[in-house]
Amino acid sequence: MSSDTLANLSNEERRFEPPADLANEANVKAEAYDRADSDREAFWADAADRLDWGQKWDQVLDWSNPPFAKWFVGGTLNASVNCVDRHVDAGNGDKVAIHWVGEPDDDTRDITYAQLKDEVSKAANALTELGVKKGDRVAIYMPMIPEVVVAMLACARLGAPHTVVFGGFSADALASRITDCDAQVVITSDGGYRRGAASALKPAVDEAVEKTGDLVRHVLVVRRTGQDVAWDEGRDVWWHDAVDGASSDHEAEMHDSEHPLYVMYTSGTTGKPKGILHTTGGYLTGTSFTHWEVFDLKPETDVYWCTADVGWVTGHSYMVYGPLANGATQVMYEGTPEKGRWWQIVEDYKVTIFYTAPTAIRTFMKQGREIPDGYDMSSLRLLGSVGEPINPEAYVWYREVIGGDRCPVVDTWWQTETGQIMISPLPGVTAGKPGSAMKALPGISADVVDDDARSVGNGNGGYLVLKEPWPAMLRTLWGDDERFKDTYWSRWEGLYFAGDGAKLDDDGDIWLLGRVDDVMNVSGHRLSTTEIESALVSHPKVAEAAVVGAADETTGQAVCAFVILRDSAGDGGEDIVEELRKHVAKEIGAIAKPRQIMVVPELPKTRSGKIMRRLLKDVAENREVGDVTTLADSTVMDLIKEKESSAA
Ligand code: 6R9
Repeated sequence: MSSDTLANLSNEERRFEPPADLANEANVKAEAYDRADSDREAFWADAADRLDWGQKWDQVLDWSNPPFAKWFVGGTLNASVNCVDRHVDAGNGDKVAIHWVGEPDDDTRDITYAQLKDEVSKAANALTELGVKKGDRVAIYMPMIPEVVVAMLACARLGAPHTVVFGGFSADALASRITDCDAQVVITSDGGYRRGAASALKPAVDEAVEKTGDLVRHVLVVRRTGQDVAWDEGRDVWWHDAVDGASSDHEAEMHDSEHPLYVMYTSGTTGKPKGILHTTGGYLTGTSFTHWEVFDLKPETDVYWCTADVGWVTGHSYMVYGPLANGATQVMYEGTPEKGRWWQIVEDYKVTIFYTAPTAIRTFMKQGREIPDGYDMSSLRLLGSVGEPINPEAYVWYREVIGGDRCPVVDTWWQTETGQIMISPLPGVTAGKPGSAMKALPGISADVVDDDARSVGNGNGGYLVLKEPWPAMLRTLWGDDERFKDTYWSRWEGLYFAGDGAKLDDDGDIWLLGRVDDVMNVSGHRLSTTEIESALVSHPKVAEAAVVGAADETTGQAVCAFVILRDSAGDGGEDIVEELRKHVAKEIGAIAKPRQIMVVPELPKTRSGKIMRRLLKDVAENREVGDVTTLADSTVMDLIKEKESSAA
């Protein structure tokens, strides 16, 4: 990547030092980098020691058959026991594990660790009664209600790998996942609440089960909304019938450290989704340790809130396994971000640590600071971001408006595949730079390389790679070792290729530049989508921007931008497009000036808040819009198309 066009992002001069009290009391201090460098395996063994093991491991890492790693070889443990029983045994049974906030106002439940242990044990007994045995796969298709956590932990307790499918996915998507991992039991609910209304889930399960022949033996159904559901006697079982009456005594077996914990499907660029396999010991070590490290969790006093949906890896690692293994008290919210509701929850529960995605932050920026300014958020002490590069403007807004200019922001880079956070500031150590995820965490080895796998060195851009195995790494793709090797390990010998472009600035700090397929080539200049998006978002009238490279006869590719204006900007005025083009030219250079800018009401996003640039590219290149099944809201593309035809 040419450094001239990539230089701009890292011209960022602002620095935010950690608050002194946080630095003094930080769980992880600067010496951790050296300790991990001098003995990586000893470092991770210490992290694993924070968990309860049945039998201790004989070997920290077996990397004799790369890329197939084994961590904590010979050790045994139970993830569910680590997430609930051990906190009860330690005398913390009365501590709240989950402050659950339903979407309908006043629908709340506080669940203690003792209650969670009982519920998980009952559910484990009920699943056993339904014939679920160690090793069987169980599909979970549920809204954000406490039973989804109970269901996951009950599966983990039995050693039955779960595969959670986001509740917004279609029956087809559910069916293909059930088939791919051969799940014979599905756990769901009658429905869930979305934007104030009950929305059905069970019909999609019925349709999916239909498509999978006679594979599925039982569907376990939580009653959430009370809406009517079709019922298949013999196959369908109400949760309250099966679980409520079950015994709350359940003796948990210790599973091998490498026993499969779950499969999480991520949409590949084309074709069949990839079933990412995570196992038990390394995954729980990596997630619980980084949750304690990066969020500086003080389990006695913090109230933690991760806004991710449980159907996404962030919900698995940083809402279920990491925080619960650490004995945290956390908020779980059923709804989507509505004006003010999140901040009301922060105020009500005195949330101290808050973890969300840039897309949500930009949406709140769009609505204006008056909304969050109306709430008391002085309890917050740390903010996190995940899912996409966070533009410097969004970072600074987050820090100032949500964090009252006192909370550090940790921009955490990781993937479904990595299982755990890999690149992030340490909140008590790092002076944060808006827009940079900074450095690989202690015990993690990342680099930015060129086409020949050579380190690019400071001041240059290239491909992000991981050089050493880490505890929560994916072990393979479910049932497809070859695709696992091809997808992640075949580009360069011995290196895991993450699929992201990145740049090292002059200090050696890492700037993520988006997926490499998002890097455009305009007249031979490499331009990053992230960089141009950041330039657009730095304009006071712009709330959110998505940039794609569209085929262009003369320049190879041309920059096409889709922008959402802030509410305060009205329609932006007659010359808004020209104003924005000039702004990009001023921020980055004339080469980056978008050929086309479309002002749109919404952007197409996946469930995890990632903009689906592939679809925008279809619009920019005047093609039929492709597969929209993974969109959180599939009507968005119609809105954009309408906008386009009225402009034409
Ligand atoms: C956790 C999660 C992974 C991809 C990843 C990258 C992007 C995630 C990021 C980030 C820049 C960050 N990504 N965090 N890019 N800065 N802090 O998002 O997992 O859904 O598998 O996505 O998301 O492109 O490769 P997943």
